[in-house]
Amino acid sequence: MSTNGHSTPLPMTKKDFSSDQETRWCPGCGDYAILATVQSLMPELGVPPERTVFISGIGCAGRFVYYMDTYGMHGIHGRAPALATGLAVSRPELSVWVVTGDGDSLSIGGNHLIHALRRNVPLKILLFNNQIYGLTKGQYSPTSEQGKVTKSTPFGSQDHPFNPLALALGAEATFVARAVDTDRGHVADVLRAAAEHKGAAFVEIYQNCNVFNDGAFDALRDKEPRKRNMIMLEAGKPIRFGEENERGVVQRSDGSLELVDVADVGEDALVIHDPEHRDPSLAFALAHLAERPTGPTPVGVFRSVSRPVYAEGLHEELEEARSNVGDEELTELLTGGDAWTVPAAGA
Ligand SMILES: Cc1ncc(C[n+]2csc(CCOP(=O)(O)OP(=O)(O)O)c2C)c(N)n1
Ligand code: SF4
Repeated sequence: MSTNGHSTPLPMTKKDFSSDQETRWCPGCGDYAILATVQSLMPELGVPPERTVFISGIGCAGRFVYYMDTYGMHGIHGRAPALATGLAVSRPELSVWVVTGDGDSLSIGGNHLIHALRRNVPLKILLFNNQIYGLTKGQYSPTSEQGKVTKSTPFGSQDHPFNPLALALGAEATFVARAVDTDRGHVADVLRAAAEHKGAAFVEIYQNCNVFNDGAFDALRDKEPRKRNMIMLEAGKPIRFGEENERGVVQRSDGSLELVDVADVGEDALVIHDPEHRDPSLAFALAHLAERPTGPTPVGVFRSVSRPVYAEGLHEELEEARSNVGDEELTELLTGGDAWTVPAAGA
């Protein structure tokens, strides 16, 4: 047995990442499958529990951190990306993950999410999208479909919903992906790719809330409809789907995407998936291919590009500023009057 410099003995197992807390989600909730996948994947990533942190906001999804035997913090509603940003910046040696729900991240926390993404903070952000508020018992959420009848919208909601992937791409996120809770192998593949990504990785996971929005993703979870509806994105491959792989995606001259029979257009006419393309417009079009998960819906990695990671140079900048000013002057600044002037470097 080796400890390889960590206090968790190697090889690590799922047990090393599983806490002794009793899980308190409703029986049948999609959160269980995601938890089991993450706990199984963690040892493979090679980062020990004592260097891993899960941070969540409020909601059923927020309970996730209790069940991981890592460091963790259950913060206030919608603020997980802000807390996680502070931690990731001040302790770059940690692997920092955020777990959030569609209400938590896209309603009260929308602002924090987009800024973490555009800054490219080194975080892995998992958005469990059940298209409803679970914890507060079934009000509509920012991803609920227009016309959704819930306890808070008895005559149907009027709101146009957010498309989480399009939102992330709009914030110029460098890694954007989608998976479905029950497809554990695929969720693990996508999360592995997210973990390897340098910078902010955003993963939407369709998660069934079997109490307040049961069946929202059946078209992608059940074996038969799934064959017709799920488009598995694979880098470098033509985008095809269907029971016999007979359908495909083509791009028209105006940039829009269209679903076609491969026999009509030939395989060469199909879009080749390229998540590393600098221009996010194709990924954006793919994010809009299915407005609801009831038509052909792409899953997998939509975008994965590299861009400088937030705050990589921050510590040097801070050290330089400190040595320019000196500890005494800094203390004086911080404990002094209400206003001061920050002189430019070398002035
Ligand atoms: C400041 C504040 N406002 C409102 C609430 C009530 N609240 C708790 S959880 C929640 C929504 C959770 O929905 P979602 O993020 O979709 O997570 P789920 O429970 O479905 O996993 C709301 C509105 C709160 N806890 N704090
Ligand atoms: S209310 Fe929905 S999301 Fe929350 S634990 Fe129950 S099934 Fe899961």
